[in-house]
Amino acid sequence: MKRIVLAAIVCALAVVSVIPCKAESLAASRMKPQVKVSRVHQVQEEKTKPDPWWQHAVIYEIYPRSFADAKNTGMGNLKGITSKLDYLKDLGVDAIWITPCYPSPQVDFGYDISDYQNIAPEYGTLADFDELVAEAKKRKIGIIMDLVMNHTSDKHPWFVVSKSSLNNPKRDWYIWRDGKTTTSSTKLQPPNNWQSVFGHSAWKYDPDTKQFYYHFFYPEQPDLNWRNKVVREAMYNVARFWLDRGAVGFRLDAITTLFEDPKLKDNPVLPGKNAYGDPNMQHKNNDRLVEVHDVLRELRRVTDSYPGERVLVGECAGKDIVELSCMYGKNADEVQLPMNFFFADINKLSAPLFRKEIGRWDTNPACGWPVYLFSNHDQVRHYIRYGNGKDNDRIAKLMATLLLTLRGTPILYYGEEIGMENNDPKSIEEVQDPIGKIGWPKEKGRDGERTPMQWTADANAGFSEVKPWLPVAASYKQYNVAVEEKDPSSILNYYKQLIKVRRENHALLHGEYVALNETDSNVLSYLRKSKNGSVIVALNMSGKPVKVRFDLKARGLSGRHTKVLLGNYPNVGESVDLTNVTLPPYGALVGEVKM
Ligand code: TEU
Repeated sequence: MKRIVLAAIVCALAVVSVIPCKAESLAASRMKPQVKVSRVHQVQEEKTKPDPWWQHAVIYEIYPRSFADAKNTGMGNLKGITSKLDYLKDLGVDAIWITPCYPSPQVDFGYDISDYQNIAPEYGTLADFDELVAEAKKRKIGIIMDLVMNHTSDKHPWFVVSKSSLNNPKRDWYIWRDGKTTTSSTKLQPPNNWQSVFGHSAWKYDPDTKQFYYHFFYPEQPDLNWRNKVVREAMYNVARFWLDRGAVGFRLDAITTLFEDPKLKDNPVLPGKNAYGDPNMQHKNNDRLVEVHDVLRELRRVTDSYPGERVLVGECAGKDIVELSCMYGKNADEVQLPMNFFFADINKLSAPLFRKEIGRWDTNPACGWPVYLFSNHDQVRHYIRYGNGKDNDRIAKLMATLLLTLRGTPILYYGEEIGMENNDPKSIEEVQDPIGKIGWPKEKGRDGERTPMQWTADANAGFSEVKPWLPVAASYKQYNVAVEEKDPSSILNYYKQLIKVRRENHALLHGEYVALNETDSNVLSYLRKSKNGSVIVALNMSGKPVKVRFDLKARGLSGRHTKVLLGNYPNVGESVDLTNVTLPPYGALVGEVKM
């Protein structure tokens, strides 16, 4: 599993009367989450204020290096994205999250930033960005930028100055410390036992100033010192720069790792070794410290000072939903959309597991708005993860139906709408993502899920006229936009129909979630219920035909038949008798139910 399960803290969770979400470092708190029982279910349509746009948006993640190459460089660029806006509009996308496209040495493909207020020349210019924002706005699509606050590149001028001497004004912008000597060795040791999530010590020695600096990720990504108020203001100015240029919000990278225990206490070592051969470790003193909430509130005040409900999407992870929910903020004044990797990390087709996870989110005492995703640029594409090698297309449609009919905001990853699969490197020599070189063969890196978007069946999948920076997946001849646009039964056309049904259906946008047949081990089914009507969703997560019977009277619905809105199997029909439904293997059914 590629996602790092970062160490956890517990936090007391409030509900309606907002008890502070007293997230504390594990060292300081042993308390169990105080989750009150009662909860107010904010049924969307009863609220007077219109819902913020991001509650009902479909967000689409673009890895700019791999989406569209308008300049035949073999890499994607902003002009490429602009050239595909009509495609994205037609798909039904409301916002695009672009992973970092700022100037960077590209050690971590943009997550090591050397200039926060510009566009990397390989991706274009600020004028190209302004054009993208303007053209996207014409199509009612917003641009969400990726804000990497935890660290910069080691080539950023801030770090170059900080590194230059022991006492320059920027020395304290990063985490510098003397090493330790030990009785057994005269060689200076790092200040503590912390490890990078990308392998080996999280400290790099600088022979010039004879100190170590801290990096939670690659050595080329030195951590900023967020206890330094000047650092905070510098980063808030970065946010203002992009908000001024029209960004509708930010995806906050690795946001929980901003702070470190001031005493730099060692982390507990856990049994076993990780993919890099290092002892497993609990990041309890350098992840999820309580101070992160101060920064999130400060940053939210910045984004809220702009019109248009600018959104913060947090890459938060966490131990469980209680902890993840802390990221909403005790007064709903921090992150609006904390990404739910618990959902994405259910790596098997299991009605009970998905039912439980969705139920937890839907009865989440924090009353925050859920956000769901299956894939992103850090983990294997879900076409592979849930596919069985034989029914992958129908399973892809099944999972799309789940993702796009839940109460919450869905995030799509580029290419999932055409059933793109991974194309993992076959040897260490092919690897471009450094963690794949450090961890090979146990950790092959993330190249496989970052391959060029497949536009046509032509050479390089129509992505570029020159050799792309990564090899396209073998599936491109059949799984590409051009071929699938012409095929009514393609995954692409299923996504388009599904997003259209979602957009046009009040119950799917605003309705509450009501689980059905909760003991069924094969079929995950639920209602999306609103005063304007209800929709039933039935998803057969098994490889065999299953008969299901729905008794909706207990749910206040007299309808026995459903008017079919969409199904992922042939001959679904226009109406289905809900007291006698047979779903084929991996069958998905979405239908309207009269009151
Ligand atoms: O990832 C943060 C994070 O959780 C990583 O530990 C992630 O699990 C890792 O990619 C292992 O597969 C964010 C970005 O999504 C990732 O692409 C960056 O490499 C990382 O931060 C550093 O900026």
